[in-house]
Amino acid sequence: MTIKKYEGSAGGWGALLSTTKHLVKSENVSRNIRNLLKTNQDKGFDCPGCAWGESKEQTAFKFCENGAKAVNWEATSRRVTPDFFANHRVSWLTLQSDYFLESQGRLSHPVKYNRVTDCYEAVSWQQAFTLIATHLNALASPHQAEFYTSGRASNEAAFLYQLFVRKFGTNNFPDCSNMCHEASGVGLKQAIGIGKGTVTLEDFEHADAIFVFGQNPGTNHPRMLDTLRQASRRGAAVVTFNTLKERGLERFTNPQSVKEMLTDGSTQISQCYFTPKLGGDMAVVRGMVKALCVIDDAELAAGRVSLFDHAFINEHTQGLGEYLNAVKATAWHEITEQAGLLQSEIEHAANIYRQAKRVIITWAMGITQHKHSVKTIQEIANLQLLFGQLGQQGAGLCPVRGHSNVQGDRTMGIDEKPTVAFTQSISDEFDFQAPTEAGHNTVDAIKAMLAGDSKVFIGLGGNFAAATPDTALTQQALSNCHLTVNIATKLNRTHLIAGKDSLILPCLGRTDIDMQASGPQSITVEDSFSMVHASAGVVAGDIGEMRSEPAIIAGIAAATLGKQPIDWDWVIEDYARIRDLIAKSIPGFSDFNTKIKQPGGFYLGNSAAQRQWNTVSKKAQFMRHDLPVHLLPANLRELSNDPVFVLQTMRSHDQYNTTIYGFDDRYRGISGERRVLFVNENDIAALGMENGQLVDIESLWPDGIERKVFGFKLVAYDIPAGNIAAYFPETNPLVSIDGKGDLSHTPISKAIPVVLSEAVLQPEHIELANV
Ligand SMILES: Nc1nc2c(c(=O)[nH]1)N[C@H]1C(S)=C(S)[C@@H](COP(=O)(O)OP(=O)(O)OC[C@H]3O[C@@H](n4cnc5c(=O)[nH]c(N)nc54)[C@H](O)[C@@H]3O)O[C@H]1N2
Ligand SMILES: Nc1nc2c(c(=O)[nH]1)N[C@H]1C(S)=C(S)[C@@H](COP(=O)(O)OP(=O)(O)OC[C@H]3O[C@@H](n4cnc5c(=O)[nH]c(N)nc54)[C@H](O)[C@@H]3O)O[C@H]1N2
Ligand SMILES: [Mo]
Repeated sequence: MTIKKYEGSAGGWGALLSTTKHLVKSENVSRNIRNLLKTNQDKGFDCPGCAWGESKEQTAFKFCENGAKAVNWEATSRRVTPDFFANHRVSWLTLQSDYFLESQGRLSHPVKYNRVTDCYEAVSWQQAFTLIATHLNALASPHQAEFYTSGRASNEAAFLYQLFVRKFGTNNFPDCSNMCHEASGVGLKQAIGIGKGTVTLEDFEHADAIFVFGQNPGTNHPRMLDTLRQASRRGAAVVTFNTLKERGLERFTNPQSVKEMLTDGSTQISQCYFTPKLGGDMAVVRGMVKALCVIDDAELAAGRVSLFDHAFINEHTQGLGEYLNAVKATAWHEITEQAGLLQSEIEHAANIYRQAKRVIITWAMGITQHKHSVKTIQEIANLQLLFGQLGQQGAGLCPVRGHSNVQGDRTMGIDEKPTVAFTQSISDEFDFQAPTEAGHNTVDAIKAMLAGDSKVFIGLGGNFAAATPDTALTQQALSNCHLTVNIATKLNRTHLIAGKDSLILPCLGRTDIDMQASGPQSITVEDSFSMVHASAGVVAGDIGEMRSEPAIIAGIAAATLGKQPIDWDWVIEDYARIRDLIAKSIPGFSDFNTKIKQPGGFYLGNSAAQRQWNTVSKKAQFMRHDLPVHLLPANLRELSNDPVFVLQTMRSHDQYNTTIYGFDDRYRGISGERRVLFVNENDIAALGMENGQLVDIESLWPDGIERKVFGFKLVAYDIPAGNIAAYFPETNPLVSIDGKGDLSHTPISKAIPVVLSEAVLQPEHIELANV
């Protein structure tokens, strides 16, 4: 392992070299370069990386370094065949790393676990479908099955899946969104009547300021850096709030800018970069509003006009008075203690905000994976409402979504709490009563399986066992099941935790040509900006027995329900037929098949951006909350006699969630190791420890269960005192299933209270554990 401070800008030659390295490492260089040139193009496929939107500019390259990794990872020619499984027992595979499992290549055949041989063995698709149908139809209640979705599923797959599951009789739709932007959905729905961002990609061209909270686009949304770079170059102020100094938000060299590349130039991204404490963002925004109120009072006293947009406030909002009372009642010392910033810093941010006419606020997991995420998001919305930013060009709210179609999956009805209107529409169109009672989210699903109440788990993509909290309990929950089924492209941890019966069903990915009776098919996705567009695979590799996700879902549905409520085999012949069903039952999709022919796709619209408020009061709602207290030092001290740290779990530059591409976290200067713990230098000294020493980490939740991970290397890092950071999924065993966000129920993975101790295992044991 090496640790060496990264001095360069983000992007640049490092990104280009890494892209090239991943291409050359893959088996078929020229094919992969051809693939990349099709990424995000009108006639190509949507990048299976993140959900950032595509610019309208016609350029040959519309992918980034990490998009290239995602494409190459999927387009590999290595295959995991029945022979592979015959040669590798599950108990042996279980000892291998996540990196090893996925590196073996694409799953090629449907396989079923044989407990006697401890191996997965080939089955026919029909046998697999019949086994699933038998288990499902034997349940005493449809609520005893869990139907998980990861956000790569296309609109077509997601639509068929929810239709099948609702006809089967349940809303048990745990999904990755429950661990991701759920708080954005819940918070914004209450405040502005729609759980999606209000801006389009074009709005970034018109913003005077862009405030970026709790996200690391240099790694997780690299194409966003180009948007920020352009904004910064035309003079817009980019203001960042991030606990860590993430290089991509500091300065960026666009690998596609010949001039920057040749002159070793770079663009400064953030005009101001603030490093609040973990969970301190609500206090930051509260402080900004407090500072703005002081300026406003002074302006009014001097006979000038108010800073705030009172015409907008009067016409469109409710609750301002109560909110401002709460702001007044919050003392500066409370704000600065929680924010971990000086009053002057917060006032400076407020001043930039005030001077900008049009402001976009973006955020991701640093905001959504906290106990008080819904409150924080509503505080952000309050700030925007004060200035009437919603519905103006160049301004608005922008939760930056994760998986490439996670937003579309929700639109299609992957939702454990569907609205009455949605349920009604499905019921009317398909002539059955869709279930109305709320189903299970991710955490509920784990609990139901643990208790033995749910007996069947079906995963449409994803890696449930590794991505969810409380790894040991989750694994127990899955192994309690009568049947576990995983529809997947690559082998992962979840597949090795078999229920009594267990199937792995290999599917085509975004990059593959999907051939059905009427010819090659395209699917559709929705990005973070509510743009829906088509995607068609281009890779004609050896697909073995793989089937498309829609075809697999249709196969399961037909075996379980017969031709109810639709003829499943018929719709698979031509996905335009699925889109016709979507057009009839999901608002905004009329003429779907025509609209997706437009290059770049079509915009679904956003009610809040049109200043229509689908809230209870039919107004945009200022939401009033008290600042949280759980992360205050005095309360943390209560948890243990040892120094208590607050741990965030995050992504390295070389991973896609639980998929580990490699071991370099280039911008943070880490290479060759993932079991590292970023700690403030002074904290290391205060613990009497040394940089590079190994520690065990134990989390502190009030349920008495011991949760510990072992052998993490201390890395002295520029991070606020008392805050520490490590990678997920290695640290998921520390997240309690009961440590959930208020109202969002999202596992709290950005503020885990922990204590550190000297590692009990010796380095050689740790090396073994890492293989
Ligand atoms: N501690 C901690 N935990 C977290 C997070 C965190 O920040 N900290 N983040 C959370 C977040 S934001 C999310 S979204 C979740 C992610 O949770 P998931 O979405 O469940 O996990 P992924 O790692 O994205 O899933 C990877 C697997 O998906 C399968 N796959 C890939 N492409 C396809 C495809 O096209 N079709 C199908 N059927 N399968 C495919 C492959 O088999 C691969 O192994 O994790 C959450 N967990
Ligand atoms: N290459 C790649 N791309 C991805 C993914 C991937 O794993 N790899 N995952 C996809 C998915 S599903 C998602 S959800 C997104 C995730 O995208 P991000 O949200 O960028 O992912 P994280 O790595 O969890 O980064 C959290 C960031 O927030 C900061 N942060 C953490 N806590 C706080 C806080 O309390 N306050 C503030 N102000 N900052 C904080 C961290 O320092 C870090 O920079 O990316 C998507 N795109
Ligand atoms: Mo996510």
